[in-house]
Amino acid sequence: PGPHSVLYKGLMLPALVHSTESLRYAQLGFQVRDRDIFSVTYPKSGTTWMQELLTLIHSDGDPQLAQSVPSWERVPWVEQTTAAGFLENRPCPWLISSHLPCGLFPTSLHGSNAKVIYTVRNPKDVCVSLYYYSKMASFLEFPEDFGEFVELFSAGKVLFGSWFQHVKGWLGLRDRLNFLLLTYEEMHQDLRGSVERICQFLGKPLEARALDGVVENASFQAMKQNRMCNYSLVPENIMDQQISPFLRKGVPGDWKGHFTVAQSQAFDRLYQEQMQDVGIQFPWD
Ligand code: PPS
Repeated sequence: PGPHSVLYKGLMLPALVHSTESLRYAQLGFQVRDRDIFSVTYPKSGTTWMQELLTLIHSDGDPQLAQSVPSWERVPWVEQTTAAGFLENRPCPWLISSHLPCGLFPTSLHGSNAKVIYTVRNPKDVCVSLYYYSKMASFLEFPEDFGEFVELFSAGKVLFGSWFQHVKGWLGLRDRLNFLLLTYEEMHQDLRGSVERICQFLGKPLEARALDGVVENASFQAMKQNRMCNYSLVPENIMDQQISPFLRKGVPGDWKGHFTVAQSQAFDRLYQEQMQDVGIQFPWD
């Protein structure tokens, strides 16, 4: 691994917030509780959005908490170096994020009653979003050429490994876990309906006014202005938002302005090959 990366069981991760110890703690030390609520995502698939939604649902649509505590403290990542500090004495129920593929996830999930919300996004848009993120984040490797980046992404040579392995791994567990599958695209198309689905899954129905509060405060515009989730608290030498804002475009389909026809066709072939047995119809299929 390069100076910015840590290699753990075949996975290459930014050393800024990950270490061998933090990954080992996540997988083997961390004790999942029945009332834990996990938001699991491959990077750039709606992580920050789900952190905001879960916080707002938890606070009945009141933005006070979302506007006063950074997203990464409200819904911390179990695999990061700060995890134990945030999670050891957590109240219950608690909200936890993770980018981990299922094989490296806390093993105590199995046999627990914890809830898992898995959010998946069109991989071509994930690839574009990750390209700009790699450009603005000083801790990520970055080839200028987008075509080269598509190849790295297709081969799983990016942080958290292959999108295909991540998605197939988690979807393969969906019948064995307390599991809700959401897509970034359906959240974009019908945020209110998606929030209702999340509330139903969590067994936390909200009144119309509270629902309004969640939807208003989790809009792209509202989140862009919230310093507690727009990553403006991170120093510019780590994330340079002049190069590309963290909340960049926030729409499905941006890949169309980035992939060439040939790149898109090659990716579609790989996608067919990898996903043919998954048996789920996605909005982008
Ligand atoms: S990370 O680094 O893995 O935590 O990134 P993640 O939050 O998963 O993904 C960032 C992308 O999600 C978009 N985003 C949103 N889109 C629509 N509405 C809302 N509210 C929203 N919040 C975050 C964000 O803009 C990134 O996508 P791109 O395509 O780069 O704009």
